Amino acid sequence: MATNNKPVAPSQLSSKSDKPAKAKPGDNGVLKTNYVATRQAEACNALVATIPHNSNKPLEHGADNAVTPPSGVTAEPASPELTASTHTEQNASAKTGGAAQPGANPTVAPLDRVRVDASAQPLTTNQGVAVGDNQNSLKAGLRGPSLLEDFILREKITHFDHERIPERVVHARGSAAHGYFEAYDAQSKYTRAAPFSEKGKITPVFVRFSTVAGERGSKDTARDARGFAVKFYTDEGNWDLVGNNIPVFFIQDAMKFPDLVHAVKPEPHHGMPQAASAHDTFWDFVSLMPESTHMLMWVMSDRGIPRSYRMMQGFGVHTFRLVNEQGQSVFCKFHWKPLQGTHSLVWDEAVKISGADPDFHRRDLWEAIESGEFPQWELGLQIFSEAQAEGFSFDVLDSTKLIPEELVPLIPFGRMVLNRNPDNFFAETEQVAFCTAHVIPGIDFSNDPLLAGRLHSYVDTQISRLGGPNFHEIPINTPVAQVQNNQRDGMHRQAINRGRVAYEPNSLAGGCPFQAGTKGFVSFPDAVSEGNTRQNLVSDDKVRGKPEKFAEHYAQATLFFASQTPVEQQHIAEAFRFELSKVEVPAIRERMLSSLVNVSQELAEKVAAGLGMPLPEAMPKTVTEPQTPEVRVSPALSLMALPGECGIRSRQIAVLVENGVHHASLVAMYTALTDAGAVVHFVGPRVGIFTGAGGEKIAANKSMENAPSVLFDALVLPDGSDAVQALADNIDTMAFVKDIFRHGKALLALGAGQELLDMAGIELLTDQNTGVLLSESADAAAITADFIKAVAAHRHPARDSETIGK
Ligand code: HDE
Repeated sequence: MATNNKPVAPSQLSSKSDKPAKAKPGDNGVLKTNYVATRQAEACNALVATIPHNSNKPLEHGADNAVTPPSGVTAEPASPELTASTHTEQNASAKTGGAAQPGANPTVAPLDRVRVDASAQPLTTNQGVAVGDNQNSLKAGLRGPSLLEDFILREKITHFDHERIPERVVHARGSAAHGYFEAYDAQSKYTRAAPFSEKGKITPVFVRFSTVAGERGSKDTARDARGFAVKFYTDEGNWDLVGNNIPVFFIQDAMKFPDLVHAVKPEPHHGMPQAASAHDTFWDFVSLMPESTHMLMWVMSDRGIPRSYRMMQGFGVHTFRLVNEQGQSVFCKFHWKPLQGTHSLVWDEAVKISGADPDFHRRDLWEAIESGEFPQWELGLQIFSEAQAEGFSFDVLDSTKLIPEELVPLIPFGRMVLNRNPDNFFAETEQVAFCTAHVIPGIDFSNDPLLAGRLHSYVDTQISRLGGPNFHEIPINTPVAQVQNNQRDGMHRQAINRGRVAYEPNSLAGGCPFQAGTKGFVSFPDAVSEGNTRQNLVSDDKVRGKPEKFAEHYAQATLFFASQTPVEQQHIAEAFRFELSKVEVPAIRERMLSSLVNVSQELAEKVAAGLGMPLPEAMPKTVTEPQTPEVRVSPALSLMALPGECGIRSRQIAVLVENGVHHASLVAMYTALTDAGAVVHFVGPRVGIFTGAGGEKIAANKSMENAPSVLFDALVLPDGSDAVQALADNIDTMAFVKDIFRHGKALLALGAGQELLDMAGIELLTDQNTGVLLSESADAAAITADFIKAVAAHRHPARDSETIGK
């Protein structure tokens, strides 16, 4: 008898041939039917007989099975034919190919198998018929009616009619890239998860960044949280870490997610506003949900308007579990830190970019990767025990709370590099299906009630978005690990499963595919009673409710505000002012203000003043005497904590040009900036060739009309009196210069170019003008180092028009 995955060969062998073997009337001296099914059943008999009963059945019960389930029972067929669907499987053709490769599922493999290239190929229909004429439909006579017979036209139009699929209900707008994760070290002490199993191990990834509220065609620079979803194609199956650029969330329980999303999405009566939280329904909801306040602080901070997807942190948000080979478990939180540093836009800039280039983040990610500036993040984990968690002043199952890095520091696990753009946006970025339930051995869930809802939601939503239960077979979603199970059929099935067995246990397929036992995913046997503290509740009563510590709503909102630099605090106040000013119903404004009083009196006062309202009484708190927080200021929560290591690499620098420009100084600047890795754009009143003062030719690749200054990180104003005069006469120049100044970006004026600053009303040499550099053309090369430093600082917030009170 076969047991526990040790295959046994049955004695009877059947033969392989092009045709099924013919029955002989006197086989073994017994006259038998020549009925094909009987012969095949007899051939199988020995295999089936090796499994006389299900010897694993008694092991399925009790505690041992829960932690160490046995492997399935298998037996090796004497011949591959015994488990085949058909004895004709060896009969190959150009379409069928040959028999299946033992144990292989070729639908899961690198994307090469589906990448299509049309070079030197004729145009065909979907049936592979070459199309003779792709210009004209079939007509009865040149001026006659079109004919229904035209299968080429009908196929083309029919396909076109169905080109769109439903967009994601949230996170509809996004961009993605391929890359890899590289482990720094083996982390087997904490987890048996495949990507962390050995030093230097490389795991392919596909990462999609997104906004949350806007529809698929909405602007990139909306104020919003950003999705940060990573699919690891590990050798033990796919693991999706579906996070955000903010470490906390608005709500504590999945029950409230549809309410939150309905509140933030365009209002249902008129479908407005698009991709914006600045409207009544959102603020009505969140002001009635004080647990949202912490997340609101993050979204109203500069984190809500990142400069680039490459310049954001990523967070798994929930508490997860790590489980090691010995079955020991610790809790963890996942953090991604960008090598490029965390940087943001300013609000006025974000608003203008959304008109000038709604694809600003998509373009930035695409272009950086195309030019070899591969974005990188370091993965760090906060690891803590359940005992530690119990001592915290907050509940680690509450997704509206973070764990300050000062309390539990990050352990670096590895780095992620994005080094390849998708070939096709729809096939990859649109069809990728992330799911928090996609975990691998070594990663497990905590009891966070928000996470529990997500475990259901993601697969469910793909069924309507991607048209059925087989979305895992769409190439971007298939793992690189083999997939074998007894799931069958459904819309758009790709796999052609061999054999007649689609159930387990079985003996007809030698017990395969067999359950993997402890080599597979075994859920951590978490004690259900953990965390219930009310004496009158028996620990495992079936209840709808929240744990006690979930009731504290403000301590970490206050911690976040206290941990920001003054400029960041100012921006938070401005963001609340802007958003609430768009709210039409005064009582909603007032309610939100009363909630802000609980975060910070100073913040609430500023927002109230900005709205022309008196400061209301503080909103009553659920918990009046909260536990003392462990940390009152966490510098790691400021954007300034991560300036980045990349200098000015991939930064976009505008150099204004006109006829008569001083050429040599531009060449010096161009060379130094290019050497430092920046992207230099020559921006003219129009695109095309301009002539320098000495007759040199300079090609403008952008114009002030098609690329206003909000699209650049810094500006160089050229020397050359004719050029400066011409620029001064252009109405776009002043807007260009003023916005660069107002948005706190580095600015260098060479020689006569300094006059443009005067004309723009920019007072030189005041304290606030850090990052504004002046130089004579002859010294252009000498000042580049200072200019590069000024660009690398990202912003010079003293010039921020709000901060300086203009
Ligand atoms: Fe999601 N979320 N979510 N979410 N979410 C979706 O899944 C959902 C939550 C996040 O690039 C949907 O495939 C519920 C938190 C990202 O494709 C949907 C709850 C966090 C993405 C869904 C949450 C996220 C999604 C829509 C509360 C940060 C985009 C389309 C219980 C940790 C992934 C889809 C991509 C997408 C449900 C809360 C992040 C409807 C029910 C918290 C990054 O299934």
